[in-house]
Amino acid sequence: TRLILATRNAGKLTELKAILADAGLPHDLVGADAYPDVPDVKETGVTFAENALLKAHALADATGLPAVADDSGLCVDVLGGAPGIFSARWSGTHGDDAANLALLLAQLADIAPEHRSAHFACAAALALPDGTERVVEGRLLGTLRTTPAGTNGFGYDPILQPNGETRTCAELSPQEKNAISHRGKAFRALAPVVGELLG
Ligand code: ITT
Repeated sequence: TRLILATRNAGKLTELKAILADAGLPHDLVGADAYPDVPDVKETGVTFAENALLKAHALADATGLPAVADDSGLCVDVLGGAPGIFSARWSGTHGDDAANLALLLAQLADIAPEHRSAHFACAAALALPDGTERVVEGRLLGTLRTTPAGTNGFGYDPILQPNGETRTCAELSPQEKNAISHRGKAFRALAPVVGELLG
């Protein structure tokens, strides 16, 4: 069976395909770009879980196929959890990773190292055309560097140094990141549920 990965973010899509294949899901995994006529859903939720469910249901309802979606972001403690669900458009331009990262670094310029704790959060949602839904969450805790390092990954990876690591997420290999990431944790928890419900 086909399983739609309801995302248009290329960095996410690459990670999702690897995580779900490694988890043993036998499905034909296709990104939302395979369905260009399905309009992007408005992310009106106030939590990662709500937005992930909105995205998964939109694709499942429009195609009649099962869909999984990811809603994720960076939550900075000293900013009260921001950018959070607004991570992709923090600078005002949706998906401009460089501008989002530069703005956040500027906002944190005066914050000392011991107050730079943050985490990545990911909600992984599954929706079936009959309305069945499941959602699980994962987190990656760390601290924020003052200057970016590394070229792997996407988004805020060059500034998030996971706890217990000396490298940023962008300096980890894709396999190393997926093993510890918010997205890896969430979708490894969702995978058996997908297997159970889809067979
Ligand atoms: P879709 O809705 O199409 O999936 P999006 O990029 O709009 O794509 P989100 O609203 O979930 O998705 O925003 C996620 C943002 O959070 C992403 O653009 C990054 O800025 C940040 N982010 C999430 N996971 C990340 C990760 O693993 N590494 C770095 N940044 C991440």
